[in-house]
Amino acid sequence: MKKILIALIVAASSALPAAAGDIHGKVTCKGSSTCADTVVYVAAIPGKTFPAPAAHAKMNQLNMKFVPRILPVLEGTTVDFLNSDAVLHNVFTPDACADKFNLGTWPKGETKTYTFKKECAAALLCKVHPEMEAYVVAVPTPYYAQAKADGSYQIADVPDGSYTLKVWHPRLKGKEKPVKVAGATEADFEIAR
Ligand SMILES: [Cu+2]
Repeated sequence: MKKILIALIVAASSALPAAAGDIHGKVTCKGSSTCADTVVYVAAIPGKTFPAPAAHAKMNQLNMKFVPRILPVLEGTTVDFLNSDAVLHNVFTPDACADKFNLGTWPKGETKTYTFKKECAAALLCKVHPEMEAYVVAVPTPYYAQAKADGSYQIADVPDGSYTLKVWHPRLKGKEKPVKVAGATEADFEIAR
């Protein structure tokens, strides 16, 4: 009888969709007028790996700027670097976690690609225009969000469980934080130089 009951409970619970909730909160950025460069992400989901997305992410070079300035992606994502300017840029990164790639120069309307194979906050620079700067932030899970200027952020549909939540900013640093997701969960950060 007990065995039948357990079997019934297991069958019933596996038929239910896994519970999930959002992680939201506010990042306080000390020493910066905006928090818009901040990325918050779940460091790992135990026992789960995430296949590289088929869709490419896009980093444009437009009017002598990288657009967007911050591009968070899942590890394994290929980024298309489009040149929309009539001038030649020369995109490179000094960061070893992105192989210190140097994409060279290419004409307007064309694209070069790079695949971010591992966790990496890669600075993008241009050898021709030193004022150009952007970041591709490759993270290990699809549960990430870029904060708004006021520091608020929201990561949707995180499976229930206990995780480490990390915060990244190009100049400010903050401590990672344990979170227990059970429905909607709040986590605030303070980051500073
Ligand atoms: Cu340039």
